[in-house]
Order: sequence, then C-alpha cells, then structure tokens
Amino acid sequence: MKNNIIKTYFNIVVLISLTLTSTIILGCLGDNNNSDNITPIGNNDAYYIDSTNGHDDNDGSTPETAWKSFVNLNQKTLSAGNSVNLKKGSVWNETFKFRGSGDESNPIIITSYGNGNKPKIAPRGKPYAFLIRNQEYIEVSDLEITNLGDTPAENRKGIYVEARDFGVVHHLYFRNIEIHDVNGVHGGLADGDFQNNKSNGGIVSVILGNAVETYFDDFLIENCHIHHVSQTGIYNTSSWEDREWPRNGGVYVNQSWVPSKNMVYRNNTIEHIAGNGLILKNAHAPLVEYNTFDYCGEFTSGNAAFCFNTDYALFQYNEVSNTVTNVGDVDSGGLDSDFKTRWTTFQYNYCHNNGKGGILITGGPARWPTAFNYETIIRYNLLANNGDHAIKTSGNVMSLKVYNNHIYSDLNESIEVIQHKSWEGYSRSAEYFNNIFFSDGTNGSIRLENSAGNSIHDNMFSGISMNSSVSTTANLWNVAPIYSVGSSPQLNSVENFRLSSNSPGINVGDNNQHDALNGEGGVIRIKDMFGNDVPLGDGVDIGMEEQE
Ligand SMILES: [Ca+2]
Ligand SMILES: [Ca+2]
Repeated sequence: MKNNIIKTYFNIVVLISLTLTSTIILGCLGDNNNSDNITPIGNNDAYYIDSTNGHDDNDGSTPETAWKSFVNLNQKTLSAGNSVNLKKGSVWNETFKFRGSGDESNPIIITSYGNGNKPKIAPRGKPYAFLIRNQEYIEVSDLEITNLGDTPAENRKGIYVEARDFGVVHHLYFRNIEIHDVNGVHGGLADGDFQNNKSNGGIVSVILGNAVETYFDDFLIENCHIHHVSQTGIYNTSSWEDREWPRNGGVYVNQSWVPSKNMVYRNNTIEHIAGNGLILKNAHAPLVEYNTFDYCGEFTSGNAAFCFNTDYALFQYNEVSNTVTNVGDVDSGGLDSDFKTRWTTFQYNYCHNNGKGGILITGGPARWPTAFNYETIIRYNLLANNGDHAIKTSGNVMSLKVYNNHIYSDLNESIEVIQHKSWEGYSRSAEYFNNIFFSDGTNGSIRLENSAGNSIHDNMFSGISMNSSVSTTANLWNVAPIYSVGSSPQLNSVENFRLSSNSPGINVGDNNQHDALNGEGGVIRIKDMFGNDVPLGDGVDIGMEEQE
C-alpha cells in the first residue's frame, strides 16, 4: 500500500483574529433587545454585515446598524429579493449560510459594499466556507473565500452547493469571487482510480438522492479566480448519472441520467490546483469558455479540465497551460473529453506546455457498457509544446473528428502528435484532416497501435516520421507552414502562429467539415481560430487559420 503523502498549499496567511465577543447590552430600559426579536423584513430588503463596526444586537438593516457576525443570518430564512451585503475589508472566520430562496423575478443577492478589499470569508478548516443547500435563485459576487485548516481534511471545500431530491435547482450565479487556500486532500492515487476523492476543493456542487429527479438549470461561474486549492478547482456530480452504451452493437440506455442544463463556466482563472482544474459532469450542452488554466495537476495526476457523462459539451477560447507531471502521473494534459460523453466540441482553445498532451479523448475501458465517447469534434485549436503527445485517444472512443488544428512542437523530446492507446480496447473510426502537424524538434511520430478504421488525410506533416498506416499521397509530407513572424513563433500569443499568405496549405484542405452539434437541434457555426468565416477563397485551408 502506497503511503499517501498528503500535501497542502501552505501559503503564509495572515489570519486576522476576530474575537466574537458576546456583548451583553445592559441598561436599555424597557427594551428586551436580543438577536431573536429582529422583525422579519420583506421583499427587496437588505441585510448588512460589517466585521469591524457591526454589532450582532443591531437590526442589520442599514450599513450603520450592520451585524458583526453571521450568527443572526444563520438563523434567517430569506425571501425573494432580499440581499445580504458584506462590508469590504471585513474578515470572518466562520461559515456563511442562510435559509431561503429567491424566485425567477427576484433572486437573493449576496454581495459586497463599501470600499477596500473584498470581504473575506475564512473559516479555518470547516467542511465548507459558503453553503447553499436545497436553495435556488441566488446570485453571489465580489467575495474572497478561503478554508485553510491546520491539517488537510477530506471533503473540505470553499463554496459547497448541495441539492437532494429537490427537483429543478434554478439560477445559481457565482461571479467575481476569489477562492484560494482550501486544503482538502489529494491522495497519491492515479487519476483513473475511482477511489480518488475529487469532490473537495474550490467550488463543489453535488446532487444527491434518488426520489426526485434533480438537476441544475442556469448555473454560472464567471470571472472567478480559483487558486491554491486541493484537490479540484471546480467540481460537480450527481446521483442521477446512470446510462450505458455497450460497445458492440448495443443500444443506448438511459437508466437514470438526468443532466443539468445551462451550465456555464466563463472567464475564470484557475491556477495552482492540486488536481484537476475543472471537472464537469452530468450535463446537457454545458459551456466552458474564455477560462485560463495554469499549473493544474500540481500535486497529483489529472488533466486541467474535462467533461464526463455529458452530451454536447462545448469548450472554446480557453487557454490551458503548464499542467504538471508528477512521478507516477497517468494524466497531466490540457483538455479531456472523457468517457460517457457524446458530441463534445473543443474549438478555439490554446493548449501549450502541458506536461503530457494537449487534448485527450477518453473512451474508458472498452468492456464496460458505461464506457463510450461518441463523436467528439476537435477543431481550430492550437496545441503547442505539450510533452509526450499532442492528441491522444484512450479506450472506447468512437467516430472522433479532428480537423483544422495546428500542432506545433520545438521541444527537444520525442513527441507523438497522434497517440492511440488501449484501455481494454482501442478507438474506432477516428478521422484526422486539414491539420498542421509541425515538429521543429526531434522525433515527431504517429502511434496508432491496434486502433481501427482511422482516416488520416489532407493533413500537412513536417518533422514527423512517416507511419505505414498513414497514406503518403493523401497527406502533404515534409511540408512546413510558413509563419508570418518567420520561423520559431513564440508561444506567448496565438497571433504568432498566423501563416504567411504564401504558406502551403491555403485553399487545399478538405471542404467536407463535419458539423458540430449544439444540443438544440442546430449546429455550432464554424469560424477559424481568429474569427474568420470558413471557407474563404477557393476552399478550406489546412490549419487553424482561414485565408482567401
Ligand atoms: Ca500532476
Ligand atoms: Ca481558404
């Protein structure tokens, strides 16, 4: 048995010690004032909490009569349209929670007021710092949250959302929140080991129960900064998860799968995460865009971001870099379309300098009826200097489409630009076309092993060893792109990978690009990496840029 070394992010944190003195008010003649007799306030009323100048015997209804701690709020059932306003510069070493929900017209608002630093919620090692449980129509913004205990603990979280047999959980928004220094645990177990508990970390959302079909609808995490948390940056899961699709001639069966809808993760910065930066599960047409992932997988195995058990997931305009390879890691790549997924689309992402791989497509162990990955589309992405491989399939991946990507490496190590690996079986019917595979380093190669039905055509290869399974006539071999910047484009900008107008590959790609499906019966409009229409000129170009 491996001795799991549990590490913690241990930044020097200045914890402002707050002594929550129970103040006894004496001398208020005829006034039996205590925290229980605050008159309930109606819709659109507001509560104020100020850790410096507040007082828990106040009524909490104005900045001048703010509460000091969360003790009164914890006892409250809020109503639609209520707000809780936290004074900037405040620090609380306790968990934030309340009862009640908003409604469609009047969400409950949790936000900050005043000047200075974001109000900070910093319990020192509680199960969660901020709780929403069987509540809906809530918007949370402009907070700082930590949860740093003396030692790491199982299931420690920053924000925790839980719904059990609730039905539809509507409208939960988290915006402009910094979450850091949450010391949950990360085992030394491999990423593929399902004993590894990933449900602790920054923002964790869990659906439980099996009596009432329960899912999120309209769940947003936007403009948040999540860093130095263990194990996972953002995580969700659901008990309504069972479906299967046997590999050989089986039919798709939904036993209990109830996906969440309108899940959006946008413009977040997620960095220095012990394990995965983002795990997105059990959703229909979730959107992950304009996020930055940097230094994920810092202490254990894991790719920066992946979807699991989803249909029509769309990842676009994300920058994913520097995922860390530790000794024994199975995964340390950028993006991952994982198993139990259908119709995932990755487009306009930039994955670079990840320890192992740019994009992974996981079908799962092929003998499992629950292991499938169907029609993932990977198009118009830039994958640069990812170690070990650029694109990898593992296990039961079916009908993968990889087109119009730009793969670049000037690493001084062997790179498999396409790597098909077994997980009790191989991918089937993967198609690669209109891609640039350029290795300016040493030993670029293609590994297909026993994967079946590959179609590799209309790609441009340079610095890549020929492979007997890849047609030399259906592709351009030993033809290199000509960059506008000349040679050796720097990785600090996607713009550096634009091609000169005399670069080979313009207007000679295969025009038959497969539609990416949006989950609503339509298709996702196709553009190039830079927003240009496709095609332009006499035909589709090879690579991620479209020119006339
Ligand atoms: Ca790692
Ligand atoms: Ca063109």
